[in-house]
Amino acid sequence: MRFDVVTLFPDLFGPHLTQGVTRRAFESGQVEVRLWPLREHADDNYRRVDDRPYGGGPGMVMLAEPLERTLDAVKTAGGGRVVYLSPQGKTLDHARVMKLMEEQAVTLLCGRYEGVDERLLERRVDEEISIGDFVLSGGEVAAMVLMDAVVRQLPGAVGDSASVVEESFADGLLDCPQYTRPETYMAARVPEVLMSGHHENIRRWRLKQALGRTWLRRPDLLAVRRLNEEESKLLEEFRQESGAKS
Ligand code: 4FV
Repeated sequence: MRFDVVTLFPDLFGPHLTQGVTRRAFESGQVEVRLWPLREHADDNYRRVDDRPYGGGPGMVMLAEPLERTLDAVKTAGGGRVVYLSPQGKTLDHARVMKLMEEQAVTLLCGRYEGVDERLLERRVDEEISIGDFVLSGGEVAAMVLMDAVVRQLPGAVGDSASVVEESFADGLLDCPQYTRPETYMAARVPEVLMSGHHENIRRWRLKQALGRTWLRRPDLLAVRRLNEEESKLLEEFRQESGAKS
């Protein structure tokens, strides 16, 4: 898979590509990242990439032309569909991550300032994606979030691919609680079932906790997920035990 990143701050991406679980995917060539420094495509001798907004108001807006030229160069180099990271986009979720993972190449357009001239977006952007309802100082960190979420799902990208399959949202539920040494921490013990070695009981406990947490914290996720018989029974047990009226 290949990411082409159009950005005013290419140096922001270095550490992200060379550390952590996704490092191997980048270093093994399973994932290629090409950084396209926007200022290199600014034609006037001031290498302008932004200007004041028509209609007045605070801040600056990114000029269409330097972006158009950069996207031309990316396309010529085999770049893929253009994703603009912005608060106006559809919020990124697991389903969108899994779809993006199927792409051969994705071009990530990172905005700065107040945003990008709308005419460029209309002409060259295939999709706007937001990482959440808040405003960042730039699209770069949003691009890193998207790349991290997608790369982790690539086969073998993360050491133990089982961990990717069993984590939050992979099955539409939040993750169950996790524990490690010591058995007792600040007088709190690890749930006995997890030290029982009884894999079936452990599986059911984890599923019950995942269902219960999702019901408590993200009922919106349960609203769009059909529960099978075992799951319905486990969730009912959890609700009873948490004192909820059935
Ligand atoms: C953002 C988000 C985001 C808006 C103005 C960059 C900033 C500045 N991108 N999800 N939320 N972008 O806040 O993706 O240009």
